[in-house]
Formats: sequence, structure tokens, C-alpha cells
Amino acid sequence: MPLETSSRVVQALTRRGYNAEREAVTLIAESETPELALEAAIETAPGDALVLTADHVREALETDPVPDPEQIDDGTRSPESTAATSSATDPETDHSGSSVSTGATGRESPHDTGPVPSETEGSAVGDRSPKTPVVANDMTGASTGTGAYDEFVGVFRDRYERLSGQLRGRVNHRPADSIEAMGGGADVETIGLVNDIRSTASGHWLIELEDTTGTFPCLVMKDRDFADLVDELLLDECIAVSGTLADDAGIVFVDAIHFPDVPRTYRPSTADRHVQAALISDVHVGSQEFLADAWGRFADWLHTEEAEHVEYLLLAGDMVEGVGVYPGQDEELDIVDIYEQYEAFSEHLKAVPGDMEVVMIPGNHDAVRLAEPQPGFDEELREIMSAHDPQIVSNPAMVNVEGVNVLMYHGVSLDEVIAELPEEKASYDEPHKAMYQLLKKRHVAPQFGGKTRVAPEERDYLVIDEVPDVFHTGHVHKLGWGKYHNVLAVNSGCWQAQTDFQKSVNIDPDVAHAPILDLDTLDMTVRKFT
Ligand code: D5M
Ligand code: FE
Ligand code: ZN
Repeated sequence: MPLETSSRVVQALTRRGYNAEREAVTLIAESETPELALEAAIETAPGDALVLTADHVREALETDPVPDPEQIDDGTRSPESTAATSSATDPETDHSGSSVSTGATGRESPHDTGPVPSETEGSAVGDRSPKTPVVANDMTGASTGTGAYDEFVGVFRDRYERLSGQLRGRVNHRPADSIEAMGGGADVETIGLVNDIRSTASGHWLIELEDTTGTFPCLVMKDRDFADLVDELLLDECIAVSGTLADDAGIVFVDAIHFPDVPRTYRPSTADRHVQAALISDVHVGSQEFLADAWGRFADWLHTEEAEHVEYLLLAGDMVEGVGVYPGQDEELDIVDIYEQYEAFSEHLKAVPGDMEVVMIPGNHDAVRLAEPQPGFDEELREIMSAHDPQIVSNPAMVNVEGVNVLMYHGVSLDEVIAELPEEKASYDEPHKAMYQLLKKRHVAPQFGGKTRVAPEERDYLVIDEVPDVFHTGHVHKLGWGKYHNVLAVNSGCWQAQTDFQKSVNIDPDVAHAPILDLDTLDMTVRKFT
């Protein structure tokens, strides 16, 4: 099988039991003889390596007769270059639900859009030939947590180790228990999880950072130009500070705050053919408010020629309304039995063309444990939804679609980010901005113990190890998208009209929109099926 595309390289590596850094994949795919480069890189990697790194590949390419990929300038992307890609725009570009109220808009898309007449139903279009997406970070079937206290300690240790690892290249970390010994006036850099944030009597900010050795207090003076970053902080996220130790060596005066973040020069990978994915969430079948007609129009449209390139359907949770999710929910249920809800959902899914690849993760209304990471659906539910042979994976999961890494996460923590941060940094009207915060913190649910329930596992599956090319969430039932450091963040609205409950808490959902993503350009078009 030729390995000229990133997705094929990923597939070939996965078959051999390797995860790979994205840069490693790119280096292999762009080398003149990818098959040889792949073999050589595997030879170079230590026998017990689980992850093939870019360094392994470079070493292999240097020692092997395979040409150095940097010598091959075929005009395509080169991982070392920091120049903007053709589709890169400002580091942050935003769109939210209100901008599509008159029908669909696209970033640069000329498409005319709107409801599609249903007489097109069933009309055959050109063959789709999607490849099975490769999923990393799926913890389905791998749950080991029992909820014991020491497991929580372990998962936080893992969070700290992995996120501090992302910051270590930028700061020279001094462990909390050895800072004092540096003596007053010393320059200090340290990395920790935010343990406490307090304002002092004079309006400054006292941030307590915790690492594996202890805690240390850090003071951000209110008049510093970066003081507003304190508004962005959530408890338990991992940050670094640099500053000066006070004369008594008891506190660090902060000069800069660093987040793990996404590099500004990040260059997303793209598909090497024109192919599209529909990014959907929050279908809520079983609710009286489920918009069956709109879903039908969407499914019909997928059968039309216009949609022939839409080969993937990514569903980011809340397939069904569930039972007992909030008080009084039974009053609004159309289907009261959870299994019957999934049977009905499966019928609606059957309306989607059978030659599309479907990937789904659970949400908080689905019949899996509420605590995150949530494993993919159990056998009984898989059986019910088997018609499309969907890939059913955990929440969150990193799904590689045609070489594009899509981080799928249902989005319960967005409620928390929106509640905690100032309006301009995260709001229900601009849910993608809340997503930017998660990318910046490199964690899908930073704050522990609030709205988001977290189950302790051997590792913190909620850490964003690898920068995704696309970040796809739902949950807040609002449409919004934009780019953060070239990563496309999409929150995909819902297929459920406003419930009485939502009315009571003032949630005005964006319904029946289908964000359609061009995997070759990462441009997006939103289609409306109301
Ligand atoms: O969530 C849809 C939206 O409604 C999401 O932003 C959370 C919000 N929601 C849901 N339940 C509650 C409660 N009990 N209090 C406050 N806000 C809530 P979904 O997951 O579809 O229910
Ligand atoms: Fe929902
Ligand atoms: Zn939800």
C-alpha cells in the first residue's frame, strides 16, 4: 500500500502497534520513499517504544539512504517552516450562531445553502470511499479507576507530569520545596497546578502553585500588564510563572505567566483530496423537542450530489435525550425507555447514506458513566446502533480523519469555563472562545470538582497531548467556530428545540445546523436545515 499520505502512515504505524507524533508522520509521508522511511524509523526506535517520535524518524533518515525530506521541496507543507498556510488567517477568527441566521455562511465558501427539498431522497450520487478513521486516546475498555483517593492523586500527578513537560522547554523549573533556598532576590521559574487564587486586601492576586514537592505562593501585582490573565485561570490547570523571589524568599513576584498553549505557528495537517466531514452533536432523540423533520432534511441532503464529498459524520455526544438527566425531565420525554431511545436514534442514523463513515463519542445524556473520560457505548448499545457500523469511542478521543486530527469532546467543561471566565473570554454566544481556553490550557476539563465530573484513571486522558488540527465539541447547544493559532474550533449546535428547562435557564439553542468541514483546506460551511 502506498504511504504517501499522512493517514496511511498513521494506519500503517497503528497496525504495528505504534502511536506516532504528528511530525514523525509528516516526515515519513513527505520522504521520497515513505515505506522505507517507516521501516527505518521503526528500526531506529527502541524496542519498547510505544510512540514513534520525530527524532526517531530524523535519526533514521540521516543514517539511511532515504533522502532527507527537507531537501525535497515539492511546494507542499514542510513541518519546520513557520510560514502561514494558504488557509491560515489571523490567529483568532471567530464566527458564532448569529452569523448564520439567514442561512449558511462559510469562511470563504461561495455555496448557496438552505433547506433541501426532500424529493432528492434516495437519489444515488458518486461513490464515497471513506477510510476508517484512526482513533488515539480511546479509553473504552481500558478503565481501571475505582474512585479511590490514591487514584485521584495518581491522575493529578500524571496531569502535572505531562503538562509540565510541555512547559519545560520554555522555563527552567525550580521545584516548590527548593525555591526558598534560592535566597531573596533570585530569579525564579516554576511550574505548578493552580491550587488557589485569592485577591489580597490591596487588590493584587495571590496564586498558589503546587507541584509534586509542595506548594509555593506567587503574587501578581494588579497593575502589571498581564494581570488580566489571572481572570483566565481555572483551579487545577497547569501554568508556569517566571519572577523574582521576595527579600524574605517567601513569595515569588510574578513577571510572566506561561500556558502550555498551542504554538502560534502551528501548521495543521490537511487531507490530500477534496473530502468533507459533517460535525454534529446533541441529537437528543427521545426528547419531545427532537427535530425529526430537520434531521430528515439533513439526511436527505447527504444523499444529494451537493453532498457527495461529505464522507464522514462525526457525532460529539448526546445521541439521545436519556432518562433522569435533570429533575422533571420525564415530562418532556417522547420515548421513556433508554433502549428504545437508542433504537429510534439508530433509525434516524439509517437515513444517513450507508457509505459514510460515522464516528461517535458519548455525552452527558448518553447511557454511559457521567464522569470523564467517558468510555464508548457498551455492547448492548453498539448492537442497537450497528446498522452503520459506526466507530464508537470514548469522550474525549482524537480521531484522525484523512490525515486531519480531530479532537472530539462532548463539552461539559464549557459550562464551567463560561461560568468562571469574563464574558469577553468565554460565553454561550461565542462557545468557540471557551474552546480556545481549553486549547490554551491543553486540557479539556481543567477544573476539578465543579460541574465536570472526573473519574480517576491511570493516566489523565483529558490532557491534550498532541495539538489537534480541529477541535469539535457540542453540549452547550450553540453554534460557534473560529481559529485559535490555526486550530479550527467548532461547537456544533443541536437538533433539539428549546426545552422548558432550557427556557427557565435562558438557553436559546442554535438548532439544525450542520457544520461541513473541508478536510483539505479546513474551511467550513454551515448548512441550515430548519
Ligand atoms: O446541555 C445543554 C445546555 O444546557 C448546556 O449548556 C448545559 C445546560 N444545562 C443542562 N442541564 C443544566 C442544569 N441542570 N443546570 C444548568 N444548566 C444546564 P445538555 O447536556 O444537552 O443538557
Ligand atoms: Fe446536549
Ligand atoms: Zn450535553
